Amino acid sequence: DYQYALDRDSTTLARHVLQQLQSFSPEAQDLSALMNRIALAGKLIARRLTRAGLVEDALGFTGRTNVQGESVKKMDIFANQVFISAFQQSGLVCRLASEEMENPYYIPENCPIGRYTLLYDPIDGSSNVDINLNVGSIFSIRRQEGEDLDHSAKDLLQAGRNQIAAGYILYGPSTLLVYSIGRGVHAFTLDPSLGEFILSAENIRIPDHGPVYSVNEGNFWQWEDSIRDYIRYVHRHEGYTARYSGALVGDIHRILFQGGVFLYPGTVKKPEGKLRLLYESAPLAFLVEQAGGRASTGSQEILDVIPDKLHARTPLIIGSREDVALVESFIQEGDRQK
Ligand code: P6P
Repeated sequence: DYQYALDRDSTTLARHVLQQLQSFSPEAQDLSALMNRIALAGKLIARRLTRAGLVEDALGFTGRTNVQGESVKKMDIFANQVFISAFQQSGLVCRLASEEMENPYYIPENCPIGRYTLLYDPIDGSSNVDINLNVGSIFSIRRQEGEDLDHSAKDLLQAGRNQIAAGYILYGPSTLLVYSIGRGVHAFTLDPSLGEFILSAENIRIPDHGPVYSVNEGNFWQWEDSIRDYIRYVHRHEGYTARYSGALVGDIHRILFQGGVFLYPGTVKKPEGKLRLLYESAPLAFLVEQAGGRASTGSQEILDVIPDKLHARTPLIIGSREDVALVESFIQEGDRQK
């Protein structure tokens, strides 16, 4: 009968948040409204990506480099602006901190009333846009502490344990929004005919072990010996398979469902690695821990790392608890031999 389909199609993200919290408190309503705006941003970005070859300013480079020293793609700029626009006139988010912006952007009408901060990577893996492979957006929501009138945003330099929501949008064959507000991990699929993200998987649990190891082996000779020893181990042992897309969100999503480990270790030249803590590693660590997995720098839980600056980087080892522990055992063995 249509009742089941109707009920499922009515389980939007905004409703799901309130169901999760079993509450209609002001904070619950805030969180529901915040996730609704994130969904809007995801829809606007998905629409442009699906027409990238047909509209202007979606493919190719802007000719500029960002604070990370990376060349900026047109889609990076567009997606960065989409999240700002999605939160305008919301009264919710005063500050947005993004991979693409050296300093946080303050939405005038939302400050200082806005009690929340959005930290995000608007298009993660943007090198995949021009070759039509999956890309993602990563988001993290934190409470604003204090009025931050000097715009120093010092309260953002805190451990990832105090995130109140985190997740990603995966722009793939279907557009998925995967999120957690600390009560499990849930996935929504965009139904373009409805223009809504509809609940498609609830209480996702990552296997304790899986066959996938995901790492850029092109860096093999830049790593510490201990990482090379781990790679030699998985090369020699049956049951492992390498999968690496060059876009973090897709690689993590695969591991969330199939199990295994993604690693972006530091190199001898860049011991802190490439990935950024506040809007890449910490939100993904929050999500994977909520699904029963782990995320580590190799010596510390990602969610306990306190950054010294907004764009701080950390090495990242994330996925099934047994596979993360195996990588750490090689690192600890290496440290013992130093
Ligand atoms: P490399 C994309 O630029 C990104 O930030 C992540 O999405 C991805 O996992 C990683 O960098 C890829 O980096 O050095 O392997 O090309």
